[in-house]
Formats: sequence, C-alpha cells, structure tokens
Amino acid sequence: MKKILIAVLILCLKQIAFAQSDMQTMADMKKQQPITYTCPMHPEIHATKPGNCPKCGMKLVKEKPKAVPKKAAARNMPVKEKSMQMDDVPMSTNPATKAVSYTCPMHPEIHAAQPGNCPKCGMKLVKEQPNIKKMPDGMKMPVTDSTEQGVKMDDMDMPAGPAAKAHLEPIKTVAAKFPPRTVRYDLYIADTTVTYGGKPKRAIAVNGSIPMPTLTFTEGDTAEIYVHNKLKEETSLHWHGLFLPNRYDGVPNLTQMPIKPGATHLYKFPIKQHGTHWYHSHTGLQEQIGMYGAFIMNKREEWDIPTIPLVLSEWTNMNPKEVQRSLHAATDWFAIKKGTTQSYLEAIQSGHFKTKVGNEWKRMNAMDVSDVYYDQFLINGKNQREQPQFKAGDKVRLRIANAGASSYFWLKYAGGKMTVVATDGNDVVPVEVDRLIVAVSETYDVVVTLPENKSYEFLVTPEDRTRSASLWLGTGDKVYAGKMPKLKYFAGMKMMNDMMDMNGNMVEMDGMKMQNQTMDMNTVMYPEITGEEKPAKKEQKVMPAVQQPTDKSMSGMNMATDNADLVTLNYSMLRDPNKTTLSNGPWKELKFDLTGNMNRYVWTLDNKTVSESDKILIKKGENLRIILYNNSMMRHPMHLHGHDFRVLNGQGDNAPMKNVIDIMPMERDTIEFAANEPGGDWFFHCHILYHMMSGMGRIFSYSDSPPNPDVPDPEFAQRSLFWDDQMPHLMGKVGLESNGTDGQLMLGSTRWKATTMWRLGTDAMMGYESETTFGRYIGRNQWLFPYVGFDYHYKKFNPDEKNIFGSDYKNLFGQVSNKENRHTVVAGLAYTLPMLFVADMRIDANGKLRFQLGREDIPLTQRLRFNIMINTDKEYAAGLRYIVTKYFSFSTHYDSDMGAGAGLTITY
Ligand SMILES: [Cu+2]
Repeated sequence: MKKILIAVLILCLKQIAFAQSDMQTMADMKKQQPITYTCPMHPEIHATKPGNCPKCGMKLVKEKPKAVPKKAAARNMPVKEKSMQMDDVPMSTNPATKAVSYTCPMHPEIHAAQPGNCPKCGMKLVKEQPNIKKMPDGMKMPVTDSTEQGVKMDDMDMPAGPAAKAHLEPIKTVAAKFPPRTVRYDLYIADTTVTYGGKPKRAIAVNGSIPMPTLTFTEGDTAEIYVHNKLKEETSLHWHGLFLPNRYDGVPNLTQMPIKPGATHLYKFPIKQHGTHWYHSHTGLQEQIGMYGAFIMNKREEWDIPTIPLVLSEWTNMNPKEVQRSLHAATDWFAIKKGTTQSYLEAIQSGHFKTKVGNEWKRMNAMDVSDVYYDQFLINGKNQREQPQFKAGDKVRLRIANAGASSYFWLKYAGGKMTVVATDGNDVVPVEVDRLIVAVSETYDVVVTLPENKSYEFLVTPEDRTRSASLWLGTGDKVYAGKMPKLKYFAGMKMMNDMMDMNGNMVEMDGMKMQNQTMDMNTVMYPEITGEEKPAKKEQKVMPAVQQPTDKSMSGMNMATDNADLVTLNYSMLRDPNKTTLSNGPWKELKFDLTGNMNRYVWTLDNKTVSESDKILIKKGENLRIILYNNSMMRHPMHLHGHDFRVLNGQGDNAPMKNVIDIMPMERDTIEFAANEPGGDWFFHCHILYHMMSGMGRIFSYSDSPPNPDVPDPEFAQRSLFWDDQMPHLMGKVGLESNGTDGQLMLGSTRWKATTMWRLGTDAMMGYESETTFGRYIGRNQWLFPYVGFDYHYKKFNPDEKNIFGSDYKNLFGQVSNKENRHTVVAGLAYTLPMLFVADMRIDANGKLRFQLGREDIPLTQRLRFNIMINTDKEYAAGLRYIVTKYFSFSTHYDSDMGAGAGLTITY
C-alpha cells in the first residue's frame, strides 16, 4: 500500500511537472524559427518575441505565415447568395473601398474577402483594419444614446450581425371593439401531482393548470386579480415586466407580505402598456414547480393573425430545495447526469489534457453553460405540442416567454427564417433570423410562415442541449428543424482558460469590447458551426466533414453544410421603431460587476449579496445609467422590476427597450432608465432562480416613498427577505468502510462554514479522531479560509506501526506529536492553491504546528473520484470513490492510521 501511495504522489507531482515541461518544450520550439507573435484578440499587434499583448494582456500566439488556406477561404464564402447582405445591416458602413477583408478575432491567421464565419472556430469574422482606428468621418455610429458622454462604442468593431431586414409584408390589424374595462381573474393556487419527468412528483397548479392560465388584457383595461392561496405554504405573484403601483409588484417581504395559506390577496392595477409578458411566483423556489404563466396585453389595435402564447419551462424530478442544496454542496451529480464531468480520462481521450490541467491550475472545476440537470422541457406544459390548423402561407405570431427557472432556450423553425418583432413586450423593427436564444425570463414575439401544407417543427432546445421540446405547426409530412448537437465542452473550457487570469478575473479585452451579445464567445462550443469535438489527432483537418446525423429525426437536415451562414439574433440587431431617448433630468451612473463563486455557489454583484448591501436610493425624475460587467463564467439575465430600460446597443436614439438584459461572460453592457415611479422598492436581480436565491441582486428604493400599506413592519419584512440568501445549507459525506468510518458534515452559508470531520478506526490501535472547525471565507474567490476549532485525537501506541516516514512519534517540525492523546483548541488558515489543492496551516493550544495538503474529488473518469491528503504529523490518506447514485458511492481508502479499507460512501 505504501508503494502505491508513493507512486500516486509521484504521479501527481509528475502531472504538474509534465505540464510545465510541455510549456518549456513549446518555448524551445518557438526559439528555433524566425517567427512573429500576435494577439488572438488584437491582430494588429506583431511582436518578435513571445509575451503578453500590450492592449489586453493576453498571451501572444505564434503568427502563421500569411497565406490564406485556400480551402478555408472558399469555405468562408456564403453558400446562399441572399445571405449576408451587409448593406441591410442598419449600422454597417457601406464599405467604401473594395479592399476590405475579414478575419477572425480568435484566429488572426484567417483572412477572407467576404464576411462569414471562421472556418476554425465558427466565430463571426470581423472587418480587418489596416492599422488605423476605424470609423471614417462619414460614418457616424448612431451612439447618441441620450447621454452626454455617450458610451464608448468606437472600439467596437463588430458588425451588428448579418441581419437581413425582415420581408414582413404589412399585416392587417383589427381594433378592439370594446371600451377599456375591468377584467377580473380568480386564481386558485393548489398542490398537484405531475409526471413530466416520468415519475409522479409534487407541483403547484393554478386553476388546475401548468403553466398558470394565460391572462389577457387590452391596453387601457384595469386588472383585478384575486389570488386564493390553497397551499400549505406562503405564496406571491409577480407581474414580470409590468408598470404598476409598487404594492402590487408581488415581491414578498419587499412590496407586500407573503400571501398566507388560506388567504386571498387582490392585485389591482391599470394596464398601461402592451405586449408579451408573463407572471410567476416570487416566493422561494415555487417558480420551478409550475408557478408561471403568460400575461398578454393587446394593443387597442392589434395584428389580425393567429397568435399563440408559448410558455417555455423545464422540469426536474428533484425537489428544487434539494437542487439548491446540491448546487451549494458542489456535488457534480448534475454534470454526471448531463455527461459533462470533463474528467481527466475524457480530457486525455479527446486530446485536451493540457486544457484540463490549465483549468484546474486556475482553480476552476468543470465548466458548463447551465447548472442544473432537467428531466424534461415543456412548451405550455407539454414536450410535444401540435397546432394542426394552419395552412400554406399562414403567418403565425408566437408570443414566447422563457419561464424556465435556470434554462436558456434556443429557438429554431423548420419552415424558414423567423421574424423577430418584439422583445420583453416592446416592438422592435422586424428582423429575420435563423435562430435565437431566449434568456431566462425574456420574452420574444416571433412571426413564422408556413411555406407548404406540411407540419413544421418549432424546436426549443435548452442551452446545454440535453433534450428538446417541439411545437408542430400545420398538418402533413413532418419537417424537422434539425436537432442541435452536443456542445464541445473542452473547447469551451479552453476558451474560458484563455479569458481568465490567475486571480479568477475575466480579462477584459479593450479595443474589442464585448457587448450586447454581438460576439457569442460560446460559439467555439457549437459543433454545428465548428465541427465535432475531435479525438486527439495531430493533423487537424480544419473543416468538419459532413456531419453525421446523430439522430434519425434529423432526416437529411444537414446543418454543417449551411451553418456557416446561420443568422443568430444578437442585441445589436434590436431596434425600437421609435425614439427611446430619455427626457432631460439629472443623471446618476452606477456600475456593477457581476461576480460569482462557482465552487461554493455564491452569486453576487460586486461580491455582495442582497443581504450584505444597502438599498440603492434613487429619486423620481432622475435618469439612471447602469454599467454592468460580467466578471463571472456564466451568463446572467439581469431583470429590473417595474421599469423598462434602454439597452445601449449602437442603435442610437432607437435603442431597444427591455426589462431583462442577458450579459455573457466578459461583456460590458450599459442600460438606462428613467426613475418615473412615484415611489417604492424595486428589485433588480439575476433571473436565474438559484442565482437570485443565493443573493445576486440589489434593491432600488425611491427616496421619500410613501409608506407601503401592504408592508406594515418593514424591518421585520427585510429580515425575512434577507434570510433568502443567508440561509445555511447542510452537506456531508460519510464513509462506512471495513477499517472504520471517516467523513464530514458541513453547514455553510455565503461566507461562513462549520465543519465537523472524523476518522474512527475499528479499534483503538487505529485511533479515533475528530476535528471541528468554524471559519469564514475571505475574498470573492473564497480561496482563503481562517478558522478556529477543536481537535480530538486518541490512538493507542502501536509498536508494529508502519509509516512511510518511519515513526510518527515526532512531527516533521521536530515537535513531539500529541496525536496519541490530543484534545485541544486549534486556529488555522486554509488556502486553495492552483490545481485545487487546499493548503492548511494550523497551531493548537499546545503550540504544535501542522501543515496539511489535500485535494478532494479529482475527477479521474466520469464517475471515479480520487482524493489525497498528507500532513506534517506524518499522516496521509488516499482514496477512490466510484459514484453510483447521487447519494451512494463505492469507496476504498487507505489511511496512515486506519490502514486500508473498502466500503460505501454516502454523500449528502
Ligand atoms: Cu445569474
């Protein structure tokens, strides 16, 4: 056993050394050839030596010989003639000279005569600039944006996207025949049982239905909604995107008190806007289990075409409280279910070992685009829906709301392009796209046309692409939209590595601001554009061969061939038909970094949760400008209650109005809104349910607000509100093995953690040990953990003991060890090192020092985990754990005190 242990240790060390020597050999190779270096993000940079980019600090890469690979250039040519009509792009300059060429922001060696996608990574090509900063005088980017300073867009060199203006012929309208009226709804909220995920599970239905009933109004009406709580728990309803009196906004413990079991609550407010909105519970995690529905406000004069509200959502068989706890416990069960563990074996098999090491070196775990595994995805409560009544030539408006708790959804349509006509209830100048992604809680209005008398698939795919849901429009032969293939996680991991520095900060690339989803960094993960994740092969054929349909449903719908031309919606393509500039008023500017800690699942703004920060006071009549920078590895849909904001996207005076802005990693976006409510507290938060519940938000509070009659005791209410992100979570691991038991129980909150761990051998020779510690995580990354605690250790002297250090009578500091009989208080400091090893230095009341190094849960394969520990008390341990289910693993374990053992480990 001793030998195995040493071998393992050596292997571990070698791993690190190997990674380094690898880099060394790379460097040596570089020296041999007279080559130059450039920045992947700044192709104008040329250097004779390796180093970092003077503009963005990114590592320079070898510059390849200029010749454009012919195949690649040819690949770039748009396949279809009509695509890429750059003239149609509202903000593009008419290329004055013919000498314009295009390159990839990530692959400067690519040069193409025409716009298109990079043959290497599929990213949209950008105009190549001869060293001068762009923007000829003639071209004024419409960035007036009602601001004095404006927002620096001049560095932004990305085309707005090859959006063709929509060929949406005029659509007849029809006027409301009735005068404005009061519309009453009675909503009965009650428990129900559903089998969405194949097993009967508890859900919440309103009037017996999931989603909740679609509430329809016409502009000018008055809404009177009676909510009858038939649950055994509190509830609330929030009207997402609505302008209404603050007391009816529906945030429990902020704008009202929770609706108690058995109580009825009236929401009554005038309908002073129109468009596609939705409503949902704002209490706990109720939104995850059915409490969401469409809220439609028609214009007085509305389009006379069939209109279908589509509420998209997801279902998990796991109790959402358990989902939340699992996220905090950092179990990787969801990753196992999704097949996204990104273990060392998988890394080696796919030639990404270095990427994996780089990833852990930067103290990151596996990466994913979403956190939770879901058992089913739903369109209006069903996975497959049919609307057979439509015929060739029919236009249908889909009013789509993403009511998912944490899923983004891709939308694709088998019958041709989709015309986006509104977002978050606000009209936009119609824009035609092949696909779009809907962020959590966003809404989009999309018009689709049936080309023939067939049944066309409207395909809804979660961003992680684990499953999908479909709506079928029309009757006849089925026309499939083409399933979206699995993401290339290692490519994404590599990209994240490149973008993140050693301090866990996303490196902002100035000179090329990431804004408004114009460049979806995740594009590198899309195999339909960039080809399959390849097994390790030296020579990389650049372009994907014709993609193998992985599924019969794809029936010839081959994506790889024409996907280079896919038009994907991004925010800079959204333009309000009217001016949206704010009226004059004093300006207030605020900046927030979106921050997070994936390992402990703490999500924050400026590293502070809602309960750790003060309300932000605003005044009626003020204009607010909020600059948001996403310094985390995940995208966040930030939602503002009760107000629409302008998204500064390069559309100048016609910036689109939204109430949710999706911000991708490394993006910096600016929004502006008028503080035009008479008062109240308005929540601004990430709409990913589990991010919000961990504290990612702020409260905008109008100063001199009149008291809210529905919140009689604001201090009590606030304490209850804050509890949402202060609540501690229990987690644990208990090993039951032939040589004894070891394990730990933890109770953790945003910053604090109490742990008790034990190692109890089957007899006194093996010893009994327990350590209890209590401490606080410091800093945004929470790598530093000072603690105090109590240590108990008893072990009978064993003359035959074998220890790789010889005797453990003295520790490595030469102090006589007290582990034979120790009960003492300790104080120490733990620190997470690169490669996710935790270094732990402590001193006990007898002055004994101990330094310990350990790492848990090294993912060897999808389900096999390795852990290792060694300390200066000459104790060491290593173990393997094979994960069978979320709660059970088979485990083996060797410990310097307890020896070898095998058994079962329970994880909670
Ligand atoms: Cu978030």
